[in-house]
Amino acid sequence: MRKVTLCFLVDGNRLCLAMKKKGFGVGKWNGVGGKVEDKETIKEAAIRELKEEIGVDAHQNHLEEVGNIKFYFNGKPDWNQHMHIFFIKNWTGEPIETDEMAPQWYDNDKIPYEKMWIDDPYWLPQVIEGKKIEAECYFAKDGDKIDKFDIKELI
Ligand code: 8OG
Repeated sequence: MRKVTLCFLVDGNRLCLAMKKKGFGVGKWNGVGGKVEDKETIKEAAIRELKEEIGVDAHQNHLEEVGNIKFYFNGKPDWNQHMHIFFIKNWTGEPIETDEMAPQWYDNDKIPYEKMWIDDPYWLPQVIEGKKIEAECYFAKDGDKIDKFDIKELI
């Protein structure tokens, strides 16, 4: 299964979201991340994507894995992917707009779920509350509806 990362900068009660300007998820607010390449670890990929997509430097030791979700696309098994989600509170530099993404800070109680991936309301509120989660998300055939979302809290 394809592995992808998703990383949120955290500043007190605010999260840094970024508008995806091209590719998978274009036009949505999201954390920052992408595909894990063959030669790298998941954390190396998360750090690389932070630099490429919003220009910030960060160290792997500061990545806190807050969850992971397996996505299954009905009828399109080659789209299936395993997403590893990180929060990070220490980095260097200000988030900047790149060709890929345009970052913006959002208060935790003003997250724009209606302009995000449809699964995000199922898990991001829990993660913001400080929980660690593991989930499986089953998309309907067209990918814009969820058939089933199983989530458990990790201790
Ligand atoms: O490299 P690529 O553009 O494919 O990366 C896709 C990014 O989008 C990557 O950070 C993972 C993230 N992503 C998905 N699916 C979902 C989803 O359902 N919810 C959220 N929040 N992010 C997702 O690929």
